[in-house]
Amino acid sequence: LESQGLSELAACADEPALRGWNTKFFGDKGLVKAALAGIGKVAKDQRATFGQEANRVKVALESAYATALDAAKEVALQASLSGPGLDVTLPGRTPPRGRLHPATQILRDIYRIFGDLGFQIYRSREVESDELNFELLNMPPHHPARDMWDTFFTTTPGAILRTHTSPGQIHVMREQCPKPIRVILPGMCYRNEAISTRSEIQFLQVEGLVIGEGVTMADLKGTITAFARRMFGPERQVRIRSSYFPFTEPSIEVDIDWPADDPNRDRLTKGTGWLEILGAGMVHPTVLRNGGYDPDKVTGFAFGMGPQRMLMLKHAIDDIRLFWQNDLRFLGQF
Ligand code: FA5
Repeated sequence: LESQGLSELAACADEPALRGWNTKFFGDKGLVKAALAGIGKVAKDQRATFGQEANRVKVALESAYATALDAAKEVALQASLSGPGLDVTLPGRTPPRGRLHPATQILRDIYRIFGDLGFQIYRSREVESDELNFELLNMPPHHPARDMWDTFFTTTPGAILRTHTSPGQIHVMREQCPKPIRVILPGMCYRNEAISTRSEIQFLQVEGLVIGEGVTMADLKGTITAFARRMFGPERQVRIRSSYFPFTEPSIEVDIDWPADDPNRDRLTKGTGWLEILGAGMVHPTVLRNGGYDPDKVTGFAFGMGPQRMLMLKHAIDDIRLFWQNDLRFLGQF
């Protein structure tokens, strides 16, 4: 066994071959182990001699292996040192940098602007009751205005995905009553509507609510205009139209003019040149009452805006669906 081992070891050309040799001789099913196991068949009086001899062979093979392995490593090291050099001046590979989603960026812009105007930020739930999403907002069951919002229902009776952030108004009023209120409520909304370049079934809204003594329509106009100037710059036009919502009276909608030099202007604004960004109005007395306030003592205004529509306006984005498709070629531009 000793001479077989030494001659096979000498024939190993490199480290992998040496490791193979080691397995063959010293592995679990190796030759050395098998030879040592043969001690049982040796006559009793010769066992001591056999054991000593076996051990000597084992140690001899082990040390020969260690020497050969060291030598092979040294050869490999010398080869790599004298081989072609490593060019440390080559430019590295830049790892891709993560960044904030454009929706997160515009939400932060909105928070900053309203924060400067003295608003607090509130969160409200995405799964709502029919009562808060509709009834307490002055839309009893079967009220025709419910059709303005195509609702996603759940298998739990009365539990729906909120179609707008307006139910948050009731939550804040009931929590703060009778104190004055100046808050925004950002969050995701869901509508079972036809997806198009301007409408998604899942989209962001930011609700605003101000309640106090002597709050007027002029405060609403001033707040919205100040916001639009800061968000879009002083050169962009703001248009206020009269509108209808069951929970505000009077109600308005606000449009921003699409950049005149953008070739997509007509297509995205249906030829009008304007894109609607929000609905608003003076809080309906019934809604104030549902929130616990006395409409004879306080008044308020509310608005609900679409941050993604505003992103489209800011960057001339021609399709709202791009936001949630997670295509890095699109997202990487912001
Ligand atoms: C509402 O949802 C009202 N709750 C807004 C409101 C709040 C009025 C408080 C009065 C007082 P509307 O359905 O128009 O209104 O939606 C408001 C804004 O959300 C729109 O101007 C638009 O910017 C955005 N929006 C609405 N539907 C979608 C959609 N499918 N995809 C993307 N943005 C949308």
